[in-house]
Amino acid sequence: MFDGLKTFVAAAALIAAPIAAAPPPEMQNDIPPGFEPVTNSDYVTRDVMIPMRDGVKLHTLIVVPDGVTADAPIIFSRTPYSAQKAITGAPSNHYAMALPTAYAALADAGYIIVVQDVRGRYESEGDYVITRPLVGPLNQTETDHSTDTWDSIEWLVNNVPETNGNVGTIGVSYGGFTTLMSLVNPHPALKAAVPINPLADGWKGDDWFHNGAYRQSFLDWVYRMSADKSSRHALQFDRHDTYESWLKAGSVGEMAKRMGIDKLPFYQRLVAHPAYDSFWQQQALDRILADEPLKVPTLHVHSLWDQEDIYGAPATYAAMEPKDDGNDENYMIIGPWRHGQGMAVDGSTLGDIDFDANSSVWYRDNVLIPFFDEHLKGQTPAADIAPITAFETGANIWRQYDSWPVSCASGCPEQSRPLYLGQDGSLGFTAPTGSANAYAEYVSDPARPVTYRQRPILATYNPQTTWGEWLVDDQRFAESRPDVVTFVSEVLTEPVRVAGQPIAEFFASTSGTDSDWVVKLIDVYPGEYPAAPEMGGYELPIAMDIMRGRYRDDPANPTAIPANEVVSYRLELPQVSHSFEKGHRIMVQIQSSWFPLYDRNPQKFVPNIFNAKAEDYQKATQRIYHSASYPSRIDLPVVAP
Ligand code: PG9
Repeated sequence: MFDGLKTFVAAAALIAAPIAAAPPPEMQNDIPPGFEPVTNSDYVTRDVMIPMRDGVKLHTLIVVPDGVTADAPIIFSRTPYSAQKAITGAPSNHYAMALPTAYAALADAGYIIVVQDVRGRYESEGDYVITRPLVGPLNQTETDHSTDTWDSIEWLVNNVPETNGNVGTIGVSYGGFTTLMSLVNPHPALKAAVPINPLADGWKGDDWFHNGAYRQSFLDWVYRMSADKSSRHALQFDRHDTYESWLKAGSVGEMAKRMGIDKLPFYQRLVAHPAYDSFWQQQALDRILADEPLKVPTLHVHSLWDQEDIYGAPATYAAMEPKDDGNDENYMIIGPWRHGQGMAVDGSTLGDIDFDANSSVWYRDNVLIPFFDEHLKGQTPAADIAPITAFETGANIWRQYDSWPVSCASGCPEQSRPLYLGQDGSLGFTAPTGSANAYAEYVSDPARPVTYRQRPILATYNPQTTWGEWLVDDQRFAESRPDVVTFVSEVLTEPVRVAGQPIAEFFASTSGTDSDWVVKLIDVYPGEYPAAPEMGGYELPIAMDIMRGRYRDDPANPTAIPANEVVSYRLELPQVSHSFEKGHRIMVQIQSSWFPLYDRNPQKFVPNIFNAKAEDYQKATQRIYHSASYPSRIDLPVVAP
């Protein structure tokens, strides 16, 4: 090209694309490229993707405290709630602040903390299946939580240079469930497990149902977990008081339709399996673990007032116990806690109840960390942890036992002592002698269901909710209702200690053809209580639960209740470790709804309560018998004082 032409073309280009003048210094990008943050952190966090056997990669965060250079064991947790959030405490360069309390305590004890997003959640690849069952009849893929844990441990022990090759699994609730899954075909490097408040059986007594009664409040959880992979969506109720929203909707099926939840696969599975069929039986972890060899020392952590998974820990402890020949591999600690409170900063109170000391710190210092130290660091002498460590509420002391339920072997004889319902609302250890027809009666009206706590009842995950405390709510609000029957003992002249499982054996009739029964065992404080005057007359629930009458004979095959006939029922209440103190009274309340935590029973037998129609809901007259021929009672696991 001629030089003149070149000059012309260059000049034309300049005119066509004017060069942007450099912005003045104060307007230049405030985010300089390649900026390296300076940290003077006392820990590092590595962010890795660990490949599984099917090629899916799971997002994993590895937190290594300063000073941990070799021979450190790994504490491994797997969560659907975001690994990043799980290790995020307060903003700080110091792990003591930056990690949540329990992880900080473990880091302080020299552990590497590893947290992973489960398959399909947050930053992990793959498909998310809620509480994915083990590979088998319910899971035709090649992976489950057992294989994902195995593959992850294999990678960790080969790729974390600071580790001594020993791994302990831990987690609360869903994380407790994944911890239990780590015990199925465990990796050889897995040397200890601490499942905390795990879901073990979603039909019998953990999150989804209790004895067949559906926990509709958990629809919000299903929505958050399956509307997208990072829980950006929450159910939007049209009322602050969700009692009204649920009542207005009618059945669960109607609510699900209104909210679009009926499109979510897990909801469809719930509706398809309202009874305890093989779907639930085959994934119940207490059943599964009962058939597994006990290879990994396990510390089960149970909360006495666990508002979500009150069944899982004692059930899995009991399932594994027969395999523990030396009584030195299967442990349980029972704390005075709500769901997960043992891992929280403060375990000194729950709602209005004061435990006189920080029970969560005590548990971490005296049980959790020594347990891991023994099994992951080989610390000698072995930790002095009793097979059972149980906080006795009421007396507010820790007790140690050799077994649970407490047996004669512990030198502390347990006696199942029947506590009988009696005439005129009485309650006592003497069997009733009255006529067959002695009963207490109430009318259960689905249009005015008994609430599980005082209104307003906020959505389960509303930031202002005190949902975690509802199991210790003062039950006077319920006692004053005409559709709740109450039986109360004389004032106790000496303490009554209970440790184990109370069982309600009762006789009842209904004018309907289906019914729910809620039984509550309550500690009534003295009318005047100088130690805490505001607690005078408080009705503290010690154990409460619900059963759906249609499953009374066979949980897998519901049948109608014969109307107006006396029928016997058995309801296994949650575990207790309590002392009804001198001066207190024992109370039992019975009612037929617990709304809106549980859906309403229409009180007419319908094929599937999820889809009950408005016209199916009917009033019913309920009678609870307390006669010589129908001696309704609670079998209390009484232990010697
Ligand atoms: N209770 C919750 C949960 C566990 C398992 C399944 C569904 C819900 C939890 O706190 O993780």
